[in-house]
Amino acid sequence: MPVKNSASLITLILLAFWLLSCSEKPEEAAEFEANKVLPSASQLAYHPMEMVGFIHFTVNTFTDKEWGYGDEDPAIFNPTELDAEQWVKVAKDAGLKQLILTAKHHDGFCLWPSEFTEHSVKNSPYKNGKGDIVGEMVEACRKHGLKVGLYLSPWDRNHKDYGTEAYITYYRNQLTELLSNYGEINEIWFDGANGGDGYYGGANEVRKIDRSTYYDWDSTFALVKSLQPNISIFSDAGPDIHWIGNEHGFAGDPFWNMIKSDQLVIGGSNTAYLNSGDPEGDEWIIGQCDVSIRPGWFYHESQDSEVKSLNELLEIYYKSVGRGAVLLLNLPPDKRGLIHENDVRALSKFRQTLNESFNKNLLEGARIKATSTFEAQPRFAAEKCLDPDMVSFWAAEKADEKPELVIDLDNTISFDRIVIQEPIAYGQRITGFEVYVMNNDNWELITASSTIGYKRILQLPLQQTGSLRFVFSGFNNIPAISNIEVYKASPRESI
Ligand code: FUL
Repeated sequence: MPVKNSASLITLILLAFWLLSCSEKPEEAAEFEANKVLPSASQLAYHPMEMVGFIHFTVNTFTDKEWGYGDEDPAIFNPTELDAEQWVKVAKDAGLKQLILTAKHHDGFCLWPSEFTEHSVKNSPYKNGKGDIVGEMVEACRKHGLKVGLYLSPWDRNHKDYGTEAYITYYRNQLTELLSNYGEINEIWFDGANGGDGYYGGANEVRKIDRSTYYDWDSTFALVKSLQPNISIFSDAGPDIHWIGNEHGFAGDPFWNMIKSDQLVIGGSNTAYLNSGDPEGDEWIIGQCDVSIRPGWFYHESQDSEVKSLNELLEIYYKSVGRGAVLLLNLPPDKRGLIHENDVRALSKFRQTLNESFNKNLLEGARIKATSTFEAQPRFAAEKCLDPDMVSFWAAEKADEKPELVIDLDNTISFDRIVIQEPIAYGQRITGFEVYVMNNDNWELITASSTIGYKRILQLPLQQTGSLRFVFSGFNNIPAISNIEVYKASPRESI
């Protein structure tokens, strides 16, 4: 039956075409292209924490030093009212999402009962040698929903073998203890500092190491990731989080969370380079801005009146979080083992002010238009900048050489802060943008800025307008914006 056969052949061919066209994703041509350098899943989860805390605590708290020599008698370590839950509550109330504890600082004294040394809390009067401050902090963090980070100083001024291969084994044994016995650890902090001299088991001498080879960082990092696959590793040079190049808590402007990793050496990197990041960077490494709430990293009674003021803390906030980096704020417990009342007071003023400043987004109910939308697809529409969903975003058309967003409000608003964010899952793209407001029927330029990244907060003189315009004049790939908010800062901010 030739007729019937040829009819079924045609049907078959049509069916094949139909199946083929179905298997071709209709949206394929319109896939939005990500940059080459992107954050990992754990970095994407890390950025939104924005502010994390440091807890510097060790024998130094009792000897009034910043760098212990390593010859301390553990008997001096005697916090009589230690309450890790107080640290966690204070940090949480301030808006910090994680605490990093100095499990061991340069003096080599361990805040947990390490089986590999006697220079530890197990030989101190604290809880008659039965205490474990790492365990206590981990438990308190878990109870109150904070993430945990640990600092384990590579430099150890107590250990007799420091400078030899035997110490590397010791160091890795300690890392293994810490990363095996306390559940999930979100960050490990490797300090690059090394002053050379120390007690070293009684040798009392200077020991020099070759920073680039001694610790064999690649193997140490591999060990860390084998024990905690999702952990973020901090060091001067990453690989996940890098030092910002100063201890003032300030990121550069412009600031890129990208770096050329071959430019980095742990303990010996170019600080200006770390401070700005690199638009040509071939790796995404988060910039972390560490700073202490007091002049010292450890508690000193003599600094009780030198706790940072509200204005100092706000400046730090705008120059770290406000530039797309992460703030790491140190809160050193005192000899009692508590965060001092003055620090608590400063932190609560800081939090209250931020809450007041970023309480009401004045763009609620606003309308937004773009010069173009990527492939005219609704999922990339300008409205995505104003919706509460931080993942959705506006993207411009590829051919749009000067993409713009215009926001109109029904009423005139008064504002002096702009928050703007890029969808960094697609990379850091914006290199320059200008903001205008409508004033007497004219667009008036109010600020020209550079990078955005995870978040940019612009501090401006008070503006009164019913319309704002964002012009994206520099970009390394099609511009995309996930969020825009506008605020009027608390009157305390100028105090
Ligand atoms: C530095 C250390 O030497 C300080 O004591 C402190 O721990 C700071 C966070 O890092 O390199």
